[in-house]
Amino acid sequence: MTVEGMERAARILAGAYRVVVSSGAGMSKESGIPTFRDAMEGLWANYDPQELATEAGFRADPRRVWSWYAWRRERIAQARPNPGHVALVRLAEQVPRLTVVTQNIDGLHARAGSADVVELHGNIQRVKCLDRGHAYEGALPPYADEQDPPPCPRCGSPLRPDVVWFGEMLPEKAVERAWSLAERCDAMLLIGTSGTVWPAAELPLVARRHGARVIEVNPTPSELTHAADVFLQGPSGEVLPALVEAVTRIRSTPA
Ligand code: BJW
Repeated sequence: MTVEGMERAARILAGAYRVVVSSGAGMSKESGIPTFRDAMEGLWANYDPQELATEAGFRADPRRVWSWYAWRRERIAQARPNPGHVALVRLAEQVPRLTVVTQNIDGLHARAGSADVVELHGNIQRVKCLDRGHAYEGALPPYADEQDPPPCPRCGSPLRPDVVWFGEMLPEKAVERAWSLAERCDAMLLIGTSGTVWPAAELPLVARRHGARVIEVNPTPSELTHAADVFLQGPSGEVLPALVEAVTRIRSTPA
């Protein structure tokens, strides 16, 4: 990350009226949550997350998929927002309009204090039933290996996490809002996503087509780096606090 890149990104944000943050799994890495493509650790090391995160995977082995999500749900519940999440709360105080559109299912943006968050892929703390989508709000059993998903109290179908699996539609209202924000924003801050999963990967392309500047924060180049006006290389927990400090300095300096 160069000083010039940081200054350029800070000036773009300081001059923007509408800012959209588009975040992915790397945003939560410094909270101790593995990224999706790093997710297979320890006892899950032998499984492919792209096979588990499908309805077919759940139907083929509901115990395995339920246990994987129960394990992750507990880990996420214990995690805390990191300095990157907190910096985005501060950034919202510096620009007129800021919305976070996230692919993350961990709820950490809201827990950090971000007021306007659009969740494209659902939330792991919510549960619904497989067949009819009935929301379930009761207590869930703690994580245990080889545990059957509990049945829906209304229809008996197995409960599943209320997240978006491969091959499933994203929640309609979230998509409408995210795309409309991307079309109207002045700047998009793209953080910690590999840019491999669609349709979320289209958001920075939409923003750019409509004239927005795109700033990317990632320790390594992604599939979307070609669409970024500024690439800030590094972990978001370090880059974002420095970036927001620079925006604050620019905005508090008389022209
Ligand atoms: C750091 C860092 C640090 C590390 N700081 N950064 C069009 C073209 C091609 C394919 C498709 C298409 N349209 C649809 C598809 C199919 C599919 C898809 O995209 N497949 C691809 C694999 C090719 N998409 C879908 O199925 C979507 N549905 C859909 O399109 O419906 C319409 C439809 C239906 C039926 C048929 C056809 C169309 C649904 C996608 C749902 C994705 N769900 C998941 C699982 C959620 C639940 C769970 O977590 O278990 O969402 S998959 C997973 O990937 C998860 C994530 O949100 C998502 C994105 O991952 P992300 O955030 O980018 O994470 P990583 O791990 O990939 O990358 C981490 C990044 O962080 C890296 O870049 C690191 O460098 C970086 N990093 N440390 C900052 N400290």
